Amino acid sequence: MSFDTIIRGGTVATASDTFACDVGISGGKITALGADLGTAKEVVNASGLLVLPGGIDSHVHIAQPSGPGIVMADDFASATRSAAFGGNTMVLPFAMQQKGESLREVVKQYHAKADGQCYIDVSFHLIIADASDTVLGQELPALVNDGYTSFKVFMTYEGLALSDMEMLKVMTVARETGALVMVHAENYDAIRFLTDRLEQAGKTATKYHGTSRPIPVEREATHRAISLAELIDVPIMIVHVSNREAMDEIARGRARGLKVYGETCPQYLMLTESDMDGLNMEGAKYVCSPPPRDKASQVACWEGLQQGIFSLFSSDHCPFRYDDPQGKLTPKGKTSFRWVPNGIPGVETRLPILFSEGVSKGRITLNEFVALTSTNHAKTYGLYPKKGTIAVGADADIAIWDPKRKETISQSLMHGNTDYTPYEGIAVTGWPVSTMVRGKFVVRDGKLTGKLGDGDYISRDKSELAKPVNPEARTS
Ligand code: DUC
Ligand code: ZN
Ligand code: ZN
Repeated sequence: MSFDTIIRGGTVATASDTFACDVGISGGKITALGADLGTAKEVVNASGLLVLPGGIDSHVHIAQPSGPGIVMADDFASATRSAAFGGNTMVLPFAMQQKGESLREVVKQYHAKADGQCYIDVSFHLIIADASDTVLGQELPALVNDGYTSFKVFMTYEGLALSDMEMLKVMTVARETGALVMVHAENYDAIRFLTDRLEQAGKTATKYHGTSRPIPVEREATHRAISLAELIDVPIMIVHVSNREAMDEIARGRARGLKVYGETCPQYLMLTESDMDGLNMEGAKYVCSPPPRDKASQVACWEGLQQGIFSLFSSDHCPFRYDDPQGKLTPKGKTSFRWVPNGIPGVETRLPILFSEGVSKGRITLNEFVALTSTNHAKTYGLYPKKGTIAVGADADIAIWDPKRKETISQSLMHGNTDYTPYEGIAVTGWPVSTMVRGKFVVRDGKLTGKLGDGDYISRDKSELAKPVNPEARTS
């Protein structure tokens, strides 16, 4: 048997096992695993290197409208290029509806932005901002059947926040269609109240972003989202969890037998509220929501990763340039933290940070790393086993890592369109050196070898994890 490519001599790791083995690839798929596989058009020497499933970052924002005068830094080309250099073979951005828009039209708009413009594979989650009867009764069920099998709802933000009634209606559609609901859990009214009060007291500096959305704001919304999902018996994913109290709500929900899943992100392991304290608006570089908390919350989030409260580790890449009036330094942001765009870049640094802080420092195993960064994303969002593992029949989506390579994270190493990284200066051990998407190297030995259009749009199955606890029970 002859292959297109053999990756020879590496150590392969999946979510469950680590083994020395060669990987045979043909037609973009993994077609053999073993020793002495035979001949290939190309043999890649991976001795001393790790051969891992490519990262899947299931929470990224790309080219989303972000309010008057604010522009997201990355388009699909720059975001997927940056992702590829960070060891990712697939990202799941959002197609975001705005009030009054047809969801079907929104999906078309995002396809127009993405199709032919990606270096790695992509698939869209939907954001439901307008829970109208037409959207819920017609568009959403049809889109779920067409492979858009997950959607995010927001409990905060002007124009996005859904009422509890709307959340219940959306969750009911998820239950009926088998889609998975992702929840941004923060209490809108509490944030508005606290923001007004801070501003009235003249506390407008960037650092008050954290004060305006403290832990109870997230804990309460997490509790409420889980309670609403319990009423419908629908599984939910609580995204970007930042602290122990929200984690405890997830654990309590699970103890009641509910299917509540959790995601955390690098900012909650590596940043704290004091990072938003910098002079001259430097703190704006770290403004995201929920905000980074304190050291104890970082410890809690590590425990959540180790103990399975979190099945996903995503970047929540939401890129704005810093030194740019359309980014973090928007003139209005200087008048109040309220106007500083929320979100930070991270698609390229997610994997090196978790590898180094997690695997190299012994907090998690290599197999847990693979699960948290790839396999569980595929399983959660209806991509497994085509994506997210190294197995015969899977897509040849592979990242080759040098586990010993030392780097210092710096903007000069990044390949996106932002002008800073929030993780500047962090020393890491372990680095992705090559990234292959469906059998083709997009990044090879640190050089871009892919081209625009190498990434495909991937339609997704319904997730096994989205099945209710009692599928037979009536909900109405
Ligand atoms: N929520 C996100 O998921 N990303 C960035 C900003 C936000 O509030
Ligand atoms: Zn969010
Ligand atoms: Zn996000």
